[in-house]
Amino acid sequence: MNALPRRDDVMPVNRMRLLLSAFFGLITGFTAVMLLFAPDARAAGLDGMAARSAYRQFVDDFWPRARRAGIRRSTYRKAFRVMQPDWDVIQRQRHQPEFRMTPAEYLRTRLTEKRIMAGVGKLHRHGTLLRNLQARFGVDRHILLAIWGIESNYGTHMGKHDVIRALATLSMAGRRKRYARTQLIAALKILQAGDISPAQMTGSWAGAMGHTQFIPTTYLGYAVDVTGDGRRDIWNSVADALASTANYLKRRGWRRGLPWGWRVRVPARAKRLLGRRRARSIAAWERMGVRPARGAFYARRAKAWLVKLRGDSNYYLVTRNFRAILAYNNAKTYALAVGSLADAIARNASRKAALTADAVATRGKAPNIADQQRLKALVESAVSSTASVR
Ligand SMILES: [Ca+2]
Repeated sequence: MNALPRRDDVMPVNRMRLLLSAFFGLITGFTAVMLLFAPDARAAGLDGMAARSAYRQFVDDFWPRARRAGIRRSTYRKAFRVMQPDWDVIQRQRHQPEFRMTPAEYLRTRLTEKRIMAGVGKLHRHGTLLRNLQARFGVDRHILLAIWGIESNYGTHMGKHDVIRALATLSMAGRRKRYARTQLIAALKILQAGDISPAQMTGSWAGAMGHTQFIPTTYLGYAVDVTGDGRRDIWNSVADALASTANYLKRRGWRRGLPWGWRVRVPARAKRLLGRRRARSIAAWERMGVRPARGAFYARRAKAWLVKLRGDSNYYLVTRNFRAILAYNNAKTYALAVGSLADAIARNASRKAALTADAVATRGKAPNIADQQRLKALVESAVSSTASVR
């Protein structure tokens, strides 16, 4: 899950202290930390010694808190094998895509043909697992695939940062120190529990880990071991990672058999009824003339509400399952990308299955080149109709 900064976590810089320490020219831990903020610190050659000593100081200062949280000294020592900050983390926190892109651009980059078709491939490859997870947790298997696809591109971009080092760097010099410190304690607990070795506990610059990018506190609360080897291995086991995601969504309110929502056509008189406070049954929306842009409404007695992205003309009717996805990452664009990708995977999977069945029935063999071209045309038409979602 992408860790989107929340405004209440941003700590104000204590200007007076900065002025005083600069005035006395003291190389305190605080000023060393400020060097990390300076964009040209590295170019000026100021980074090395001061930053490393600030990092070392942070690790020393943080130990009492870790000990109070039940961390053993041996765990702590193993966790902090490399005693220097992660520069890449500092750079990355300035460039989060969710902030630079418009919502429509964000959706477009997430809903690519490549990602949709890779999802169809994974649906076939992990079919049994996905059906089992859907039966056990009640979460739509296409939603699990979509989260996997968006979070790590189906396990191909899980992040290579040492999670302890990334979180320690953010704890020392990030914009969300309180958040990072909470996550750092959770990460130390994961190491101590033996689910993963320190060298294998890798993740994004913000500490999101494994196939579906769990942050450490989410991992502690919701990760599950479905392979039965005693380890909740969301890094190396697709089964554990997707099961953990399903468990998380279920416990955050996902309801079996309910859709996440639909892109809808809305009559002018209903367009001002945006937001959760205007929630009413799907049947009531239907009576007002709201219609799905494709497919059909179901679960008509369930409550739903209208959402719309800033700078975008599309309307969506969403249910409590949409809120469960928001628990994963609290951005409407994110939840809409997950829902739309899940729908696109499901649509294309059934087309591909139908085409394959047709080819097998008519000639008793797998699709040939002509079939593949027909399939490609079908996929392209599906992708261009997905494009109208934007
Ligand atoms: Ca396992």
